[in-house]
Amino acid sequence: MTDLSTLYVDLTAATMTPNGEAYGLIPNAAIATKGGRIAWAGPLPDLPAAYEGAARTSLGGRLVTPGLIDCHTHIVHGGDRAAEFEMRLNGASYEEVARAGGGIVSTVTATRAADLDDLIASALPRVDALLAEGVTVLEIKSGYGLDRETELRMMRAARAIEHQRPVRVLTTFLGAHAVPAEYKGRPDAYIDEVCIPALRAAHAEGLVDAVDGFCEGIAFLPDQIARVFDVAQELGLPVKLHAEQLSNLGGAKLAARYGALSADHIEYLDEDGVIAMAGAGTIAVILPGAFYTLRETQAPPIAALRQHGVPMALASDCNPGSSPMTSLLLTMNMACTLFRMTPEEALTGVTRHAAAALGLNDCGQIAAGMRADLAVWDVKTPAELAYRIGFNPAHSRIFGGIS
Ligand code: DI6
Ligand code: FE
Repeated sequence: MTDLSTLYVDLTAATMTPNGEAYGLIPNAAIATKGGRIAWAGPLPDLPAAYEGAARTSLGGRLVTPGLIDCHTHIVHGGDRAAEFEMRLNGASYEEVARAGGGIVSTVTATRAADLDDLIASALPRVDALLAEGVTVLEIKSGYGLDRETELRMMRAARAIEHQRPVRVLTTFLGAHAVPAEYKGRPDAYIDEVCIPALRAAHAEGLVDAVDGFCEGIAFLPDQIARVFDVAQELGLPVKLHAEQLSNLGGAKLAARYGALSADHIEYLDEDGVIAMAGAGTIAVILPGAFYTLRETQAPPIAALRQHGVPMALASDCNPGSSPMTSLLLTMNMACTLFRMTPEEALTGVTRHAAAALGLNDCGQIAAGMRADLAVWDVKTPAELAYRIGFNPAHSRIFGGIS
């Protein structure tokens, strides 16, 4: 169905727009779309006369939310890490697995061996799982190539996903994800000889929407990340950072100094880091799938983030090692149960705040001017989205006004 002018009626809208109601809820709502955008949204009795004549589509009393946004994934990669999963269950820690040459580096081998079509084909079932839960925007990182050609191939695969499925993809260059075997013990040389040239090449090909890094003892130190961020800044690209996931190296503060869109993971973030993020408008991206998979015990500082008004987004972190998860609904449930986030914070985290974590201001809310990206749910209340475990109540998805 194409979208000339459609009026959706017979629905409850969780607009996620701060309108004074929890979830920005509007019972008996109407949503008018035109040309792929939301033209008007509000209570049906307030419908402007201009939309009275539009073709009406009943949504059968269902709940409508903004299309969900997964703002942090490594969904394009070769292979899997079921063997490492087993190794960890036999007692090895994430860091031990990484230092033994496993972890991220083992996925690098599989990713280098995969051609472009392999990378796309293996990612699509994972993408489809997200789409089946109402996802309309997806961020995809590189970072399993760690050589120029494979990093570029990952970015091309990420871009290609957008042409294979009705979803909007934002790409993030994550060359500073791990030190590959051939640069073992020489992370600075890797940054200068591979990471930065690959970033420049990917940018020249129009493949990069943002730049990320993994700031951690097993990856890159703040000074090394800063050199990558300097190049991002020079190229006019926004930055984000895997920060304070396993230890506190001050990554979030570094990210804030660069006006980062987000600092992600942040289990070991301290109050100074929270304050720096608040000052810079940096979004906190909470990744409960990695916390759960790694059996981490240090929870991110949710109370301090709330207290200092740092917006919290939630994402799957879909990756073969620390978060082999393709469900934002489960992510929401985990955030509530493990971190005591409220169901409203969880839904905000995969809509409005996830959009902000990607630097987008045209999605994540149901409001005039936003893209007509909507998810329609067979639930009575929005809390049900976070409440159930392993149940998908998605009814349908509307992407750019097209259902
Ligand atoms: N932190 C993570 O949790 C993922 N990357 C990162 O920087 C893990 C990636 C992997 O283990 O393959
Ligand atoms: Fe990640």
